[in-house]
Amino acid sequence: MTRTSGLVFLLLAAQIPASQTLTSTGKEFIVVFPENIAYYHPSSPENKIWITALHNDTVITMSPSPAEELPQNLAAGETKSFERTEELGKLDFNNNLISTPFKVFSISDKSIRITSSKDVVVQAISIRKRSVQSALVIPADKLSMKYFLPPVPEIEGTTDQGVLVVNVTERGPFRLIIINPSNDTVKVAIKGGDEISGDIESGKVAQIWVNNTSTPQFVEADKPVAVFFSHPCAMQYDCTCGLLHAMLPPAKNHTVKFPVPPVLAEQASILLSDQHSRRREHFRSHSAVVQSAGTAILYRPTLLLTLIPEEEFGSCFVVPFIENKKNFLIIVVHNEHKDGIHIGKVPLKNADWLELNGTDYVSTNISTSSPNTFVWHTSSTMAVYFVGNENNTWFGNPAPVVSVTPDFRGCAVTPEVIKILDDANSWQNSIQSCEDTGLNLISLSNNSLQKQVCSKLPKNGVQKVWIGMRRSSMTGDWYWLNNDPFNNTNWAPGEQVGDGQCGVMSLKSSSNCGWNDEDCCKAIHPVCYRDPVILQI
Ligand SMILES: *[C@@H]1O[C@H](CO)[C@@H](O)[C@H](O)[C@H]1NC(C)=O
Ligand SMILES: *[C@@H]1O[C@H](CO)[C@@H](O)[C@H](O)[C@H]1NC(C)=O
Ligand SMILES: *[C@@H]1O[C@H](CO)[C@@H](O)[C@H](O)[C@H]1NC(C)=O
Ligand SMILES: *[C@@H]1O[C@H](CO)[C@@H](O)[C@H](O)[C@H]1NC(C)=O
Ligand SMILES: *[C@@H]1O[C@H](CO)[C@@H](O)[C@H](O)[C@H]1NC(C)=O
Ligand SMILES: *[C@@H]1O[C@H](CO)[C@@H](O)[C@H](O)[C@H]1NC(C)=O
Ligand SMILES: *[C@@H]1O[C@H](CO)[C@@H](O)[C@H](O)[C@H]1NC(C)=O
Ligand SMILES: *[C@@H]1O[C@H](CO)[C@@H](O)[C@H](O)[C@H]1NC(C)=O
Ligand SMILES: *[C@@H]1O[C@H](CO)[C@@H](O)[C@H](O)[C@H]1NC(C)=O
Ligand SMILES: *[C@@H]1O[C@H](CO)[C@@H](O)[C@H](O)[C@H]1NC(C)=O
Ligand SMILES: CC(=O)N[C@H]1CO[C@H](CO)[C@@H](O)[C@@H]1O
Repeated sequence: MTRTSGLVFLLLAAQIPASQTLTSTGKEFIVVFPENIAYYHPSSPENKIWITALHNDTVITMSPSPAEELPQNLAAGETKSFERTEELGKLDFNNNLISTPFKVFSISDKSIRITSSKDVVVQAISIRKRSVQSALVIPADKLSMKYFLPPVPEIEGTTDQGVLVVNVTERGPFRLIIINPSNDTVKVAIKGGDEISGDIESGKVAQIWVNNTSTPQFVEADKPVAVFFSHPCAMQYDCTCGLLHAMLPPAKNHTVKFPVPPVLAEQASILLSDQHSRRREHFRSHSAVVQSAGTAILYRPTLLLTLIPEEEFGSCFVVPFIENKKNFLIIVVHNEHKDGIHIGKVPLKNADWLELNGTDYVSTNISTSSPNTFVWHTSSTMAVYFVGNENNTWFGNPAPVVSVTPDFRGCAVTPEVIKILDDANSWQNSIQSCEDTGLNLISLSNNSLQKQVCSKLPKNGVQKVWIGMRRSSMTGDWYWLNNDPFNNTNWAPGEQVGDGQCGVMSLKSSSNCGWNDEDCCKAIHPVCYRDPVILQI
């Protein structure tokens, strides 16, 4: 019986997560462009949707259709920009509602629905002279039914008028924009202060002004919705104003750490909100990390940047580029994993690393000059932000996560699969058992693959596993099942190769996954494998 429970544990432990649930990829998205007033610029805003395909032959559809013709097929790694004219209007209330404007949603139908035949990532950008904001669009299937509202940042000339009253038309308060991506009507409530609730029909968008209560406030819906926190014209400098917005991340219910890149620390504060509090902390250089069981957004004049929590670090990101502005990418990584980062094809060398005081992380910022750069790590996860500026105005967003599974070969849009089978079998029968699960008995001719696989296999379960290595009874030479040349060997130290005709790998904790020969008829668990799909950069 102990044996059975041991096997159950083994199965769970050996299922290396192939899950892409933490990526920004999806097949369905809904996008809105918040009102970008920028009073002093008579030009109309340029609103764009950027779609990056990760697989060949990706077919995009949009509703309503864009003015230009949709491309038939996007290739893996290709980004296409679509110009849109839909923009949410001002919060227009009926005259008879003017006395209670905070209590109703102002409904609009200016949303754009995007569907794709294969996984893509989507970003939205609004440019009106120096009023520039960008957002990472969360896929519809990763949206949530609950969002914590951040405290309203104090902005001189925007939020300092004391009580925010409606008849002050000079500057309105911050607003919430709630989008219903589902096919049904959704019931939404803003809770925490005076409760406000209402229905939002399929595909419609609700806007409402936000009060800055000290009690925690949150949006709760009976189906997943998307929520933006936005101001159409927050003061910048030189008496001009610009759009300011962030797409809120889904509410969490456990405490997580958010490392704060010091590059952005100047004038920055962190807007924190969770079940119990809503507060603003100044960036403290002695501890560049904040903790929250909710949302953490970095605010500095002209920028609201949703921070990436430790548990949502990724291994491959795509970083966009806005022409005629300074563009940067900011990386946060564990100080032992500074090696292995690649910007496109090129390994990152000689970066200026800043320590995140009070943490094991370091951070760097790198200027970019080419559109849509893929940033990936060979062996670790990290956080990557896209930021940019022009004079004193900033924009940025967390870079879309393309993969969360590091791979020495590149950006794994479909991660490798490594699995120790539940059933122990002979070497010969193990070939078939692996094939029955859509995998192959693993061949480890490549030393880097050997190391990567070794780092991922559990060392507290079975002690030895079959690998796809066998000795020819004709020549006595070893060969790999996949026909790779047999020249990078990893024989276990001190072990003489004996009489066995088949190859096993040791999973003892101190064994470094060394190989040994074994009697082919023994019942041993095999390691089955499937190659990743690596994006050609
Ligand atoms: C996509 O197509 C290109 C050109 O045909 C090819 O080189 C590449 O390997 C394909 N990528 C994938 C992920 O299939
Ligand atoms: C904001 O405060 C006003 C006045 O107290 C109140 O009527 C309104 O319901 C509040 N709005 C929200 C979204 O909490
Ligand atoms: C909103 O409330 C938070 C927390 O009480 C406070 O730090 C912040 O200054 C307030 N914002 C404004 C605009 O008053
Ligand atoms: C504007 O609001 C103030 C304060 O609530 C009120 O005293 C005043 O009468 C209002 N003005 C108009 C024109 O409604
Ligand atoms: C909405 O309906 C369409 C077909 O009518 C379906 O393809 C799509 O998946 C549905 N979306 C959601 C979010 O349920
Ligand atoms: C907390 O989150 C987990 C996983 O996301 C979920 O299963 C659980 O129901 C949540 N609990 C509460 C109280 O919301
Ligand atoms: C880290 O702390 C030291 C002193 O404790 C300070 O001199 C340094 O500027 C801090 N670094 C950052 C990046 O804030
Ligand atoms: C930014 O600053 C430069 C130099 O001061 C100036 O020439 C340029 O017009 C400014 N750009 C904007 C958009 O204000
Ligand atoms: C292992 O694979 C990588 C990536 O395909 C390749 O660059 C490297 O040369 C291979 N190593 C050996 C020893 O074949
Ligand atoms: C392995 O052997 C093959 C064929 O004998 C040879 O082409 C290749 O260069 C060898 N690789 C290494 C890393 O020695
Ligand atoms: C915003 C910011 O701090 N940018 C810096 C990024 O790194 C370059 C070079 O190290 C600096 O010149 C920038 O000022």
